[in-house]
Amino acid sequence: MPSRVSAVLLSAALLLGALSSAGTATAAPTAGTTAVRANQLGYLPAGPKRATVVSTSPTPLTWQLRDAAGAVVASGPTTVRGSADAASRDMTQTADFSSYTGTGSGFTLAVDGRTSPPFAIRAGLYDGLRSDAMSFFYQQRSGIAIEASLAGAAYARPAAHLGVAPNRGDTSVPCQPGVCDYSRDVRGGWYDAGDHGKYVVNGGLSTWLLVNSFERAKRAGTDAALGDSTLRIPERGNGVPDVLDEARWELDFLMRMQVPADKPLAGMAFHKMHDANWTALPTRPERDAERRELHRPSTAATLNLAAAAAQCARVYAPYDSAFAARCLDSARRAWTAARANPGLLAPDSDGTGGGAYGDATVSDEFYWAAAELYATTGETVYRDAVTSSSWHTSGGAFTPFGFGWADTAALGRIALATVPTGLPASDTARLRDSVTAAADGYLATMSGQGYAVPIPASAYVWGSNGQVADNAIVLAVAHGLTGQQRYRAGALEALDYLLGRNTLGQSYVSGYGTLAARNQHHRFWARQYDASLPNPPAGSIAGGPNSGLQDPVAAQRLPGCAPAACYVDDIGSYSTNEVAINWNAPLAWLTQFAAE
Ligand code: 9MR
Ligand code: 9MR
Repeated sequence: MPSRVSAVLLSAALLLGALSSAGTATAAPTAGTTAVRANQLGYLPAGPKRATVVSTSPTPLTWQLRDAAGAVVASGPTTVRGSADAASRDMTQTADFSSYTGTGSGFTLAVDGRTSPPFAIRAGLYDGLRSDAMSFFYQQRSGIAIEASLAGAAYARPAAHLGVAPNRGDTSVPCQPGVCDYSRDVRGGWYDAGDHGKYVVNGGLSTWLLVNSFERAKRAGTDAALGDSTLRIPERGNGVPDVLDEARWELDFLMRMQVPADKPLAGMAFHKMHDANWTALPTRPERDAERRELHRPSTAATLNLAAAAAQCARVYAPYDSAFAARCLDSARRAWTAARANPGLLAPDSDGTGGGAYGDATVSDEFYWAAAELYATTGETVYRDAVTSSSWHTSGGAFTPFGFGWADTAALGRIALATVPTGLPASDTARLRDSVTAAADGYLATMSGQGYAVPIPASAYVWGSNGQVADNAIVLAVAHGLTGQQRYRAGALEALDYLLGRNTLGQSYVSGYGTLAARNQHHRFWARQYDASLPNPPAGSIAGGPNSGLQDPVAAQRLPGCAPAACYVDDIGSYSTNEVAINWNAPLAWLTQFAAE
């Protein structure tokens, strides 16, 4: 759990430095009420409806909900928090209009002479975002033309990284010097983010989330909405649920990253493949002229492949038994190889031309892979690996910072808490309790904050929006296990934060909200740098506030920022404003949940 936690500690240290050295950073609060922050997309009729009022008033104020014509349709008193919110440093009050059940668009919330941006209250609120959050993955595909008829004319582009000049990948990609003496066809998959790298650990996590969202919906009996012809992808109409078609694009790539049987380290997965040097922004993918390279296999990547492929074997079996069998074979070989090579750790230092995705602790990846292999096969060898893992018996799988590409034990727990297995009932009960205990912890974190965010003030690191969405998934899983509404409410309130109920009054999802991110860091969706290119398509979520200020734009524009305010919608700010598959995947998962 290594790199992300040390990043947290580093950010905390930077933050303390900023606070102590710069009294100037914390200006005296403006008197009175300065803003009303709401979900700028809106609220579900049968969901929580809360907004945050930024105000120094020591006493409750009156909120008024107004319809599109300006008529007051409900009103009530706010709740005073009484102390500044640690993450935003704002003095806040809460307006709760959950009891209002009318529907419509153009509502506003008015408090003390200030008015929120307009929002809707309606069922079906999340249908569009669910579909757009998934379309992100189609548009991130490598090795296939992106069709105007599916993505829109501005987003169409030719197939890239299929060995056609100037591309130098991905049909025959060599290893970095000293790693191997052959080349591999590693075409396909999704580009990771704003860059053109393809990284097995992040790919495995993101695939797992998409497939898990389908498996969850199937369990809940709501999978029809995720069926065939529900997404704008080329495979629509093939009889297979579209979310599985999309995830398969990545699964095929992940399996291509596995070392073949006749080579040293057979069964291991190459950690990643990417450009030998960083390309400039903008660079259209089909114009990328950099050398592409395979990087040394790692235990973490191999176990991510094992987990995602084992899950594939279970979930795809009813739709394509041959593909499911291929996934299972790959997962078994990956597991065996990882057991034989448990110490091939990916370093934090390998970050030229692509991200490092270093990870020094792989016991959590072993647990996750064993859990998925056991849930799929029921075999003793995997069961023993599950039950002998410290992640199975002790706490720590769920942390305030949430799961992530380097911290995967929670995924194993979620799988074993939700998929029927032959584990003793007492084990399953303990696993379920650990999910609900984690969810209760996130609810407690939310209630201690001005903006009801399920991460603590110390967790505004690179990709904080992804952590918010990941923790909201745990809340949604707890709802599925218990039926308790408070967990569903918590998951929905996390979406409120991402869609505008935050200190910046900023929706982090392009195309959704009055003030929405539009200049995320991306080499093709780079309109800020080149007017002939598009902005990111609707449904792309920005990484979010990162108090580490780890790029030049953030360092220049955001000194002294409160943790939750360390964000700038500038294409140059890759440490606060990039898009990535591991952030859009939980957004897709959550909006599928919210759309039900
Ligand atoms: O564009 C890159 C982005 O995708 C990565 O997340 C980020 C951190 O690894 O690096 C970005 O690339 C920058 C590089 O690190 C330094 N030179 C400028 C590059 C483009 O902004
Ligand atoms: O999400 C990653 C974050 O946890 C790391 O702190 C950061 C720096 O190593 O890298 C992030 O991942 C980036 C990756 O390295 C390269 N592609 C873009 C990813 C999102 O910014």
